[in-house]
Amino acid sequence: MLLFQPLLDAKEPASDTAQLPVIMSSSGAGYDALYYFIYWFSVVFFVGIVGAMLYFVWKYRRQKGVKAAPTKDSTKLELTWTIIPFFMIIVMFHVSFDFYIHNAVASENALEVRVRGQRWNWSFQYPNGEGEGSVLYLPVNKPVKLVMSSSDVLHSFFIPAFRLKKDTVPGMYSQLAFTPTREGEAQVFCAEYCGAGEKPGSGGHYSMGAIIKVVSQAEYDKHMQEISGPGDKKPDEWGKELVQKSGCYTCHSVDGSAGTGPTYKGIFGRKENLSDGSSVDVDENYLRESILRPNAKVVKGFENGNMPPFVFTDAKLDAILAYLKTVK
Ligand code: HEC
Ligand SMILES: [Cu+2]
Repeated sequence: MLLFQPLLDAKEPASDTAQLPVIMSSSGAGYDALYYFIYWFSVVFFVGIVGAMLYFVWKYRRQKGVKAAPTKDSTKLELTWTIIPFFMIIVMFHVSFDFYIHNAVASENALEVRVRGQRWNWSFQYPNGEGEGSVLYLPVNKPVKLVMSSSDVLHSFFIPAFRLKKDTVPGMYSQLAFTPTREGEAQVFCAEYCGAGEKPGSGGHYSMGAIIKVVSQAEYDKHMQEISGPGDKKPDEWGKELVQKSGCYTCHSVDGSAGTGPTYKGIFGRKENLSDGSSVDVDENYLRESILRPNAKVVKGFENGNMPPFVFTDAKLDAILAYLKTVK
């Protein structure tokens, strides 16, 4: 049982060990071997040291007629317990560093995906420019390179099933390179405490999850097609679908009631009062800016709503705008 269940819950394949989740990436086996090596190494020394301690406590307990003899330092002993562990640590360092470098260098034909962390969600952008929030599709057995950054504070992209974790840092890029090796869903957590959230329900570090869906190449191609084109839908129908899939309705209603964000009802053409005291007529440019950079102009009374910035291509933005105009 996880103590903090993220809002998005991946259906991960069941694991056959009690300690670690099923391995879904190329980096898994090596890290697990290293983990178990260090684990058993520690178990052996723990048992050995505590065992010896207990034995000595018993053996040298106070006895009638036996006087405690003072001990002197022994250079031989000290050299032994310094040099042997030194070499053991060198081995651990070498193996770990080897894995680390391996996961920092991507193969040349890797699928390059942009990952952005912002309080409190992850968004992704595929090589074709299409973006997606909270869910990332990856083809199985294809090398992947994640180029990651943060839009606000430190976050950490943690995928237990891939055995990978890397901080995302404002103002710089970090990288992960790996190959997904097994189809299924993998849970992503944020592993860097990034804030509590202003009020209950508005999210927080605990809710900063995502799901990586590892699928066949055919399914991946199909998904790319789905997210990049309208198919045979009219623009406003496609826009409605995009709004639905992007989770906009969790904060925006269409019936006039205020949610976490202002209602879409009658949005186009209305006058909106902003938190800085000015006002604005809602037109295409304002809508576009409100979706791509929500913090640029904040509607009065909705300062704590924390709309995340979204990544959409122009075609998609046009469709969403076409839809928003129809909500009267
Ligand atoms: C986490 C809640 C949340 C989600 C999800 C969300 N929004 Fe918002 N949205 C807000 C809040 C809060 C505001 C008002 C503050 C502001 O202007 O930034 C807002 C403002 C807007 C505005 C300006 C509204 C106005 O009346 O001026 C538009 C347009 C908008 N959102 C579109 C979208 C679209 C499209 C999506 C989905 C792709 C979306 N929002 C998802 C919370 C959210
Ligand atoms: Cu975070």
